[in-house]
Amino acid sequence: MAHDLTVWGAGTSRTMRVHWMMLELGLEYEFFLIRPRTPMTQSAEFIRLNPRRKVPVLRHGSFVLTESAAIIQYLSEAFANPDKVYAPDDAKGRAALNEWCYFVMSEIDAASLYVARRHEGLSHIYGEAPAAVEAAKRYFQANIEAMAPRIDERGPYLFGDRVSAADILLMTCLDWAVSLGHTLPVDAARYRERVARRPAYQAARERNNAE
Ligand SMILES: N[C@@H](CCC(=O)N[C@@H](CS)C(=O)NCC(=O)O)C(=O)O
Repeated sequence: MAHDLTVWGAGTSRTMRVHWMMLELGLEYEFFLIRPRTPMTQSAEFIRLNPRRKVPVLRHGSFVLTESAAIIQYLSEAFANPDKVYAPDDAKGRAALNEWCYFVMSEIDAASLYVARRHEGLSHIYGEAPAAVEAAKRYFQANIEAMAPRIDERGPYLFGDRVSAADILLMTCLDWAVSLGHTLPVDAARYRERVARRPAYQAARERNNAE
């Protein structure tokens, strides 16, 4: 393998992000399709990589990264392929990209979808909290409705004609939201349909969902 890249993780929106960016960039990598909260994530070897026992994890040579957003941004810069993936290197360009990335990771992933996931699907671990789940769902809907016109503004992707780390974060959250029963605003649904046609997205879904 040309770059000594290894990925741990499969089966979730967060792991999907890493497989998808790898495939967009045309990178070969070794992968271990381990799922969250399985015995492999509790092994001493894995805990050395991520003491929080979570997936995804990336290892590039001796460099280890554990947050999905940081991983895909790193890949888009370390293996920059400007014809395929938009990854600006000027301050304003990076700030505009980061604005989307931080918005999706904090407001959509952490404050909305993950709250619902923790207290519905994972309530045996994190406890039942129906009021928090309802509020998180309303918060998702308010945020996505506010941003929907901007999501579809430039097209086909957030920054125009090339996909970026921000698109991968947003799209994986839109898929996640739909799986939780959310109805997307028309502009966001149109964007989702367009992005879903990307071959790398489809290949990554297959890999990420493999048993
Ligand atoms: N903010 C982290 C979240 C990672 C995360 O929570 N991963 C989940 C799977 S999607 C996990 O491994 N959970 C294991 C657990 O809850 O113990 C990221 O985006 O990478």
